[in-house]
Amino acid sequence: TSSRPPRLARVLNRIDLRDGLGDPRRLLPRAQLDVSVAVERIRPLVEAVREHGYPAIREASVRFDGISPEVLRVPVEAITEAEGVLDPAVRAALLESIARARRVHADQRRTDHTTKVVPGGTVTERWLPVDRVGLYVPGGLAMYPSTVVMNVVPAQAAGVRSLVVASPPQKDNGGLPDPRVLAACALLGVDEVYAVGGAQAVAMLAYGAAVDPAGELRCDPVDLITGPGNIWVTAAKRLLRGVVGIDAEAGPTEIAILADDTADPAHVAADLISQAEHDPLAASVLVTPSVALVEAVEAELARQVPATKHTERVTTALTGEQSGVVLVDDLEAGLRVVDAYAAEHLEIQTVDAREWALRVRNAGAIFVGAWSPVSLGDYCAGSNHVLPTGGCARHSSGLSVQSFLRGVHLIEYTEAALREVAPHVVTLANVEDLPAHGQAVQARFPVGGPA
Ligand code: HSO
Ligand code: ZN
Repeated sequence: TSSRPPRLARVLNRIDLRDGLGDPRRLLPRAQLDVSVAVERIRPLVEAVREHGYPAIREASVRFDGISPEVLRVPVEAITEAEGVLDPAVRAALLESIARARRVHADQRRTDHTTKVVPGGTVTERWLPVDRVGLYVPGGLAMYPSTVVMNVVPAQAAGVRSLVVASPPQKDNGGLPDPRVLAACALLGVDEVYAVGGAQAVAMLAYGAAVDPAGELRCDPVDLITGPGNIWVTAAKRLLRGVVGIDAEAGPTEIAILADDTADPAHVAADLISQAEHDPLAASVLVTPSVALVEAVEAELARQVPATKHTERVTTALTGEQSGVVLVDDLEAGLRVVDAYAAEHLEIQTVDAREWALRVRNAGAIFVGAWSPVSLGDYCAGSNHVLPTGGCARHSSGLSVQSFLRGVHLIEYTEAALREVAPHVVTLANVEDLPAHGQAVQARFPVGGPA
């Protein structure tokens, strides 16, 4: 009849897998940034910073950021002052975020252990923190004091001795980095901060450079660089990997939600919108066997998207080919879809959510049940929000204390223990046609035939 309500326009693409999954990996396209083109573009700049240091960094800062302080190191007083003028509510929230993250990350610390392989033969694994770490903190649109927390807390928990932050100079802060970034540094006890951004910051951190005209102040090279950044930062990190350690490349953020008809559609819609807010290329994916839920979520999106602050960005992300609804026969099939997708963030909003969550193999972080939204994890759960994107959850983990540690083996054998295994060493050396390897043992004592 004509009294039916008008059909709401659909926001999300719909992928119907109720007739079988096929290869679910291919269903949801992921945004690909062409970093290799950017690498070629920034190569000369990185070379210039390596060769000339300070003047090259300054020139690039003025050119790309439109401003640069003469002394690139941020005065400690400016960091303290930024904390002083921080809104008290923001300060309290950051302190809560830091305290919770510290509790979780303290528990991640690995202990050294010794394995007695044979009598007289041991291998000890020692976990040593990286000495000096550079954290890149973006400026401008993506200004995240929470990301300072998520990078600094695990580094400090690992025992990193020297931690420096580089962040672009801001015109509206007199050429200093964003005051909220500086305040987060102050709250975390980081006092070595540089007002340098972009590829030039990554090059400065990797090679080290003078940071004032007289060359009296220096930024010493770091051993590892972590932290998000735009395509130029990512390109510089890719170019300098090897010169310096680099964390994972962070792509656009992703949320997948596995839900059944017990999920609250208003919550599901709000959570899909929350991560779409980051980036027009962000991916929001709902996987469900419930057509009723899909219709209800669409109705909620129609209501919530126009009311949200960044409507345009959110709409672009939600309607993009990287986002959508995947309809499946049942939660078993849904589980296979989310595993194939390997989302950065996965929410489980189903009956027995924890049981389903424990069966998931691939996800950066899993948010279990109705009361654990991704935005809780972004800020105040205690978990880390630097997570693998683009399907990298299949092989990588998020940032943790482990990211800042190196495992070093100590090998200690007695003469008797070496004698006992020596024939095998000699045999393997010979089979690889590396007889000098065997000689290194035989120089110590004659080695007979195989034991
Ligand atoms: N969801 C982002 C992290 C973030 N959210 C920072 C808000 N601020 C990537 O996990
Ligand atoms: Zn977020």
